[in-house]
Amino acid sequence: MQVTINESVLELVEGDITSQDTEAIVNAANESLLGGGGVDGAIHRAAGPELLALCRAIGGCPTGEACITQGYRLKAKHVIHTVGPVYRDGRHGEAVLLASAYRSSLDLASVHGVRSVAFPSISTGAYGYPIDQAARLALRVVIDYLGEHPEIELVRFVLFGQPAYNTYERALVEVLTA
Ligand code: AR6
Repeated sequence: MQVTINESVLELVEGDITSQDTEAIVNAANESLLGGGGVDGAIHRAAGPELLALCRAIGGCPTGEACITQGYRLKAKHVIHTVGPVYRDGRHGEAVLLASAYRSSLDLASVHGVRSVAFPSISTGAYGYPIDQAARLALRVVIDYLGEHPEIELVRFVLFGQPAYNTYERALVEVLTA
């Protein structure tokens, strides 16, 4: 599914983030930046050991913030590493932190002249954020951002599996018709 926001494209696809040809892909990392499972493990495996060495040198990233590295063996030139919140009960600032993770990633893309970015569904795996809520929030943040930042030409959400894709598709319809 694809929609246009001013001049920019917002796209939902089902697939694997590591094979995307956008200028940057976003990693759902943890505060240590030292790798892990899920998206993080897949990105480090595909990028090669140089990525871990650089992340070690960066020394970490607080929840809700982001940092940028090269993509090494990935098709994407850059990896934007961001840290989403661990979901507890929704009353511990999770929504603010998740919105901040998306916004910080987009800000870094803008600053570095990155015109196309692929996002995974941050926090909805190991970190337990309910995916329907996370999808609505993520899409709202990205739509608002694209409305103000035409320099980002494409944002692609890469959803792992058909159920996640379907959830995002429903959420996008809800957000656009709200
Ligand atoms: N491409 C796209 N999406 C994927 C892929 C992939 N290759 N693999 C998994 N997903 P998660 P989090 C989906 O757990 O919840 C790591 O260990 C997955 O189905 O990767 O932010 C880090 O080091 C889910 O919907 O990230 C942290 O410790 C979504 O990506 C922690 O997990 C996010 O799942 C971060 O947890």
